[in-house]
Amino acid sequence: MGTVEPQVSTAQDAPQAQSIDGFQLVIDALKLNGLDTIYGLPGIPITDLTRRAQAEGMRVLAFRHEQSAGYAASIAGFLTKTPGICLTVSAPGFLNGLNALAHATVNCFPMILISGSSEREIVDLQQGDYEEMDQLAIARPVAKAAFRVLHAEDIGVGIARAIRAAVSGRPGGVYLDLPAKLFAQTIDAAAGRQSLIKVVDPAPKQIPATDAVKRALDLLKGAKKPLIILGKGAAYAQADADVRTLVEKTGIPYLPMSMAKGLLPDTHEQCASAARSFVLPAADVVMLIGARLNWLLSHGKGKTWGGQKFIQIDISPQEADSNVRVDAPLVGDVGSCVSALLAGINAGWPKPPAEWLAAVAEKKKGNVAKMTETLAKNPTPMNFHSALNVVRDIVRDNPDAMFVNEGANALDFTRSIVDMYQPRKRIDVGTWGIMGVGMGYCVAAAVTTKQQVIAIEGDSAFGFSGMEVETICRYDLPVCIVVMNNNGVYKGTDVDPTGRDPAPTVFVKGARYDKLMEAFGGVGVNATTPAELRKGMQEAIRSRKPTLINAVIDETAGTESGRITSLNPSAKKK
Ligand code: ADP
Ligand code: TPW
Ligand code: MG
Repeated sequence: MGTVEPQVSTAQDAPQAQSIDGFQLVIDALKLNGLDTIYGLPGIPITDLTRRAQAEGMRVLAFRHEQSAGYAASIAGFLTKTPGICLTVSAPGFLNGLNALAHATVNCFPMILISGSSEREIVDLQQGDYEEMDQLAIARPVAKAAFRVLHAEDIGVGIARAIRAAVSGRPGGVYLDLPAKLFAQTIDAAAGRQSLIKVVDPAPKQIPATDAVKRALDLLKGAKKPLIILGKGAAYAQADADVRTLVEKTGIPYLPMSMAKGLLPDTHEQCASAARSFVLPAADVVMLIGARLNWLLSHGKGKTWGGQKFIQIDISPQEADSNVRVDAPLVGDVGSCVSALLAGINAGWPKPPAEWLAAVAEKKKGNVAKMTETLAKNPTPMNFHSALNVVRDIVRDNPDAMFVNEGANALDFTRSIVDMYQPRKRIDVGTWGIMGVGMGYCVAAAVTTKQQVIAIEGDSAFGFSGMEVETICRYDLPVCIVVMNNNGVYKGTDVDPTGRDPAPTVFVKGARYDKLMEAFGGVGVNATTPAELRKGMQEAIRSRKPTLINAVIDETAGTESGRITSLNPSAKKK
């Protein structure tokens, strides 16, 4: 690709310019819609797009691998309710970004993957173009929608459609295919500007039907042992005050799903997290708010559950009955549904029966006491609990901090031990339990919120995106990564029975991940005790310097697959 002079048609001198090119139209269309950040990785044919976008004041964050850029864009979408933009080159770059596109769709995060592509005529005749691939066809099955723009005058429409598809209804990942030829196409500048669309009301409110609201209220009112489950759809909706009012006005115990933690503080007296395995089978009516009855909730059936009735608030009209009967589906956005429910909950609304609340409180008390005892221990070597006891204090003292979490034991123990206090602070492996989101999430969390970021990473999990510590150092982001180093996947103790190789689950023993951070000018800390970990985290937060703490964890402490051992076919056989 020849270099395109950035001055040719910038916004400032556009009035005199006779023509406008595809590069400029893409940038102008994004900016017109308030999309001012690109997560990507340059190369043919989008290098100049990254340069010119930066020259025009957009934030262009360049990663070391497109997968991390994609995960960053996906979580930026979750955090901001506007589509996160990931920009990649053709075939291999596109494929590297595709995992994140699928992740966005599966998790209902709005994201747009924009990839440059090769010449249509050559791709379609399979004549072997540079990085030839029919990207549109490959993206379609994992995207909520996929579009290609062939003509400069259609760029405005293409971007408008991508935005609407990403954020309206159930959000998801959208693919936008931009062939190399498009970028250098020029059209009349005035006509070009005229062709751009500022999307009006991209995610329209979806008001629930009155009879559906009444049905839900009737069911809820008659419940003897009601329970509310808050999912990441509720967190996404940003209807925080109304959700809290609903929970508090009804007095119903609630369970937050992982990324809904903090929607109400985990220390709230109605929070039933510490009594999860008691309330799920015992409740008689369960109201799901932006949470699906997928594997994370044992599909709403089996011994985890008690054959109860369900109320389900969801923006997707197809979600109800996906696993079990939903007696009162409430289709609409969480904000509209919750406020409609609140309108029907007057002063005379009955609180749940005292026996139910007492039973939940009793279970909680017992489990909290057990956990407090475990956390108070200080074993050598440090284990997950003694390390997480420190993390728990640090998060309590820094409730504004963003919190990234991935791993198996490093995920499951953290989720249950570390309380969250504010909405949308905890971002993690999501619906697929995917490894590799960590560093991309850290970058997006720091960039979109400007807050301190704390990442608790399994040593295996960290490895999937570890090279992005350079990205974190390059942009000097306030990220404190704690690698829970137990020498492997789940544990560091497996051996190859033949004695030839290391076992598939183990890594180099005593690895020093902190030195990776030092290689790029960040701060590295090796912590073998809770006191060292505490000091390292406090210093990272004080300085806001990129920091990686290698937390040395007892390699025998974890369990296979963390809390989901039962999903493991070989473990079942044992
Ligand atoms: P979790 O993993 O926390 O249980 P899921 O990702 O399974 O959450 O479910 C989120 C649900 O929230 C999805 O079914 C999605 O359609 C829904 N959702 C997303 N955004 C909204 C919104 N603004 N209003 C209502 N429902 C929403
Ligand atoms: C993209 C399978 C689930 S959890 C995990 C793997 C490889 C790593 C667990 O080890 P870690 O945590 O992070 O050291 P800990 O504390 O238990 O030792 N590839 C992808 N996603 C998933 N989920 C896997 C593989 C997996
Ligand atoms: Mg590990």
